[in-house]
Amino acid sequence: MVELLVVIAIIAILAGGMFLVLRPATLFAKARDSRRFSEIAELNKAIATAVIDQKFVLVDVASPGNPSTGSLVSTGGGWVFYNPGSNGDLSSYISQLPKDPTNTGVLVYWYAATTSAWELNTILEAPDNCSKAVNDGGNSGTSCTTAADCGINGAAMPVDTCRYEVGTSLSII
Ligand SMILES: [Ca+2]
Ligand SMILES: [Ca+2]
Repeated sequence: MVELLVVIAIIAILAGGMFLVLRPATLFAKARDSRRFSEIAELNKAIATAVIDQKFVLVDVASPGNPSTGSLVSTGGGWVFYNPGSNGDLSSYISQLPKDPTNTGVLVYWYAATTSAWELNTILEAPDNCSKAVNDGGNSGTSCTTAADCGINGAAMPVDTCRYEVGTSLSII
């Protein structure tokens, strides 16, 4: 009985290893996407709370900010550009602005705003997440018919299809 369990355990480990060998790029892409969902949700929640608490005053952002060219400070001068409010600033809710796990090329986070609304975007990589980018209620990426439409299987990443949007207005960018 013990021998059988050991054999089953070894087979399971080998099968897991084969899976990693066969699909490492996809797995790593999915892991990066998981972090993207988590960080963009955390930032969105921080901004929403700070707006209510008058620690974040929305300003018109002429060109969208991103962490590959902007600072990660959360006090107002970073890639999420805003004016601190009468009660403080965003650093009460998030000590440092996040940056995409890749943070180069098209794989960056984006922030844009008007004086009454904001939008955050992240570009997803894993084909399995294509539908999330399409069905987020946003204005970028409204169709997805094959895995190649989204992420690492595409010869050239079609950025708009893979754009996952959150915020209070999803048509700013
Ligand atoms: Ca979208
Ligand atoms: Ca949008």
